[in-house]
Amino acid sequence: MRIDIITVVPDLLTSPFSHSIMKRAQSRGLLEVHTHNLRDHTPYKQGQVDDYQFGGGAGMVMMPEPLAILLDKLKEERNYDEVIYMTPDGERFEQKIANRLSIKENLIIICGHYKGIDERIREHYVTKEISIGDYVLSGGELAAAVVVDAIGRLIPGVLNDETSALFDSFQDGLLAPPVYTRPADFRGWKVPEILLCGDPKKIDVWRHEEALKRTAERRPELLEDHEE
Ligand code: 6GU
Repeated sequence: MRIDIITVVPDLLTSPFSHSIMKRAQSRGLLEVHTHNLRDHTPYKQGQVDDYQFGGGAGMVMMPEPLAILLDKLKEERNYDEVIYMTPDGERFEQKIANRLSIKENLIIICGHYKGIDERIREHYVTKEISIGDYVLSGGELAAAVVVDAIGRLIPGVLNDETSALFDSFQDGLLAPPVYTRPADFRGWKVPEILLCGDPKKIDVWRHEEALKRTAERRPELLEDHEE
């Protein structure tokens, strides 16, 4: 998968993909992340990318021309499956969306800043608008990093234990069960006996019960959509 990210703060997007699983995805050739500094593509002087909004009001708006120039250039080079705009008024990002996006080949992600981007870019270029939750960030970069991480780890071949994503919280509609490691007795706090019994079927049943219990306690609304 190739992801092109359009930003006015490219520095914010260097570190998130340079470690751990995102690093592995890239070194295995399964994921390419290209960040583009919008200021390098503006026709206006001194790297201007934003301007006052028509009709008045506080806050700058990202101008259509620099975005259109860069988007046209990218779209000439290859076909993109989606042009995603990160915005607090987008569709709430969930595992289901990450799953769908993880099988795409080419994605563009536009990070909004200030009051956002000119509406005409949303109308004529953007195919999907995503928010990562009901709170406001100062820019779309951190949200884009969240989305790329959630998608990137799902690309087949990225996780070492191919099955492990199947047991993530949310992947089966439930929160994940508790996990334990050595020692079996830590300060007198003991690991549940059943995990030491050596019977994988019994352990599966226990984990499923714990997942249901935890979901019922913390996120009961998830159980409404859950199929046994
Ligand atoms: Cl995608 N952008 C911004 N600026 N704030 C957000 C967001 C996105 N998602 C939640 N809050």
